[in-house]
Amino acid sequence: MKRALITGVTGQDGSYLAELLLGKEYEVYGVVRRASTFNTERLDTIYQDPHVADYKLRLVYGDLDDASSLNRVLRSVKPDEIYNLGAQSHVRVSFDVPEYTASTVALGTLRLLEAIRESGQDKSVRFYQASSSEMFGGAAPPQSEITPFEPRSPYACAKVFAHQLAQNYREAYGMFISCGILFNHESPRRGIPFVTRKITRAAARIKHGLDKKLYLGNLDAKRDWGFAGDYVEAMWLMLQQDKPDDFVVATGESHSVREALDVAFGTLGIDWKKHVEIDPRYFRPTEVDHLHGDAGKARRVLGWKPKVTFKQLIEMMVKADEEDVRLTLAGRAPSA
Ligand code: NDP
Ligand code: GDR
Repeated sequence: MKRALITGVTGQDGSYLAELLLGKEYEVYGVVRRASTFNTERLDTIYQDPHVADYKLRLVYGDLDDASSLNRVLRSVKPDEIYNLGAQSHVRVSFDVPEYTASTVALGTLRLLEAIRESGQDKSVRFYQASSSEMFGGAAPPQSEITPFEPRSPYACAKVFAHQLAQNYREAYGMFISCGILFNHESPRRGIPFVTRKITRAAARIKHGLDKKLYLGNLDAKRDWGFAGDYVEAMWLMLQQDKPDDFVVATGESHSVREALDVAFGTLGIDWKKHVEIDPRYFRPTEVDHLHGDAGKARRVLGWKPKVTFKQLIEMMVKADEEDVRLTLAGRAPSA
């Protein structure tokens, strides 16, 4: 039985990846941070009682900002595969907390890689680094593995550091490290402050009378949006190859925020123009205008391709948000 360690297990991708790996009979260790409120809601469907003898989802305390905790986790878990998904992942927020973002995203990756080396597991562990299409920033589309990086936020700069550090450790120490340069991927578990979920949630709440307005920033930005459930499959495939490498993961289609509004509100028969207002607080000091990925290498080498289309994705999210509204109206807490 293989053993995987996931940082960021409580996040959108972490929860889908944990499900995927449990389905493949892995023993999954997830790194969680102590919080004053429960932050494991996304794991509810796969949570296992630790008192059951053969439970396979184990949560361990640790923090990418705390090297000693990472050293301890590495020594005690001794994983076969590590998926480094933990991050302060909100681009706009990274302008407000740049130092913290860099510490978690850039130095957090360094701390984790050093913990692997210090525990003597550098030759046995396979490591996945969650790199991002934000690293391309201002580069003209379509973007692929050979497109130069032009990062346009503290988050993107930190991801470039982590990505290039991962490449350096692969070369310098012969470690099995693969980087997935993933374009935006969403799901009903997407955090509420990200634009697709903000839109689908607002559409459902407006439809059922819980809200009247939706405040947004730049409606002209274009993104290559895919489904998170499809993308975690690519992460796993990268670590099953004979040699480590870097891969762009994307749908190859891009759509504007306006189009996401059209589909989400259109699904519910509402005219979004009557409800959406622009609030400059959601503008970014430097914006990434157009991301559109070329995932030809992932298709050729990994045999990976996305299954869910943009329209299916937004409709899936609207449906889940309508279900949350029904629970709210029935006086029960909505899902994460
Ligand atoms: P989320 O924001 O949903 O989840 C982030 C996770 O990181 C959470 O589990 C969070 O824990 C954890 N985390 C935050 N800070 C720390 C820390 N200091 N130590 C340990 N864990 C921490 O992100 P996603 O699931 O969407 O993304 C996963 C990864 O992929 C991230 O690295 C992101 O930057 C990257 N990425 C995401 C893309 C996307 O479109 N979703 C595209 C490309 C890259 P907690 O719950 O306690 O806050
Ligand atoms: P992004 O995703 O910055 O691409 O990062 P986000 O959904 O936050 O923004 C996408 C685009 O929508 C525009 N936008 C708004 N965004 C938010 N969040 N809120 C708004 O009100 C709003 N109005 C317009 C933004 O300006 C932007 O152009 C995500 C994260 O998951 C990163 O961690 C990941 O690395 C990248 O995707 C790939």
